[in-house]
Amino acid sequence: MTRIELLHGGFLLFHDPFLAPDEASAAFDALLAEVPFRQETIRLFGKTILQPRLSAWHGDPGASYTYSGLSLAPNPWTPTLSALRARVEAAAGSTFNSVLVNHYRGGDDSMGKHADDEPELGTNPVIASLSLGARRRFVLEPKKGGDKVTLELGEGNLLVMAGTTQHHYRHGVPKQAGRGPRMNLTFRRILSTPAPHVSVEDPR
Ligand SMILES: O=C(O)CCC(=O)C(=O)O
Ligand SMILES: [Mn+2]
Repeated sequence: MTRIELLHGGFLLFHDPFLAPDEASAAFDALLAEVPFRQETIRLFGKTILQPRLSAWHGDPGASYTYSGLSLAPNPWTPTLSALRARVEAAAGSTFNSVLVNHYRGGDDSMGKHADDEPELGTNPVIASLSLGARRRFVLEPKKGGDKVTLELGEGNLLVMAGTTQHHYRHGVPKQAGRGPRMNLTFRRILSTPAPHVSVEDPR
């Protein structure tokens, strides 16, 4: 495990390896069958657009999540998601009641730069991100200036974002020509279900 210090009290814990290659590829195949992936529509700068990836939100009953004007009620935990949650909780030393599963079908799928700073996550959330499938570049950029941090997230890696990371940094997964399919699971703790929150600058 490698600890990476960020500016202003943010830090990352990078577990490489976390899942063995055979475990990661079995999880990828199982999730493809278990998870009801959808291509969601979001509102950005007054326009309605399709997100450039598939996703699904799973969690305990009541763990609803709202971002980019999109309100997601949780799907129930599947066997594979429950098993992965237990392993991720043990490694991260935190408990999670929900997970956002993203499916990047190829190198044209991406995630725009954003911070996971919605009010229902509370202040300084611990977010544990498990990657399966193709290796992709993950970029963190300070909101107020400073050096970018770029990581390569490969099959079976676990990246824990902690401290003030969501407050001071944005992160994203740019397009990367020629890449194969990838999944990423971000385990989170939803604290409450506040009123819907809409940010028009959120490019997810
Ligand atoms: O796919 C990734 O590595 C990042 C996913 C992410 O930032 C998110 O789900 O909020
Ligand atoms: Mn994120």
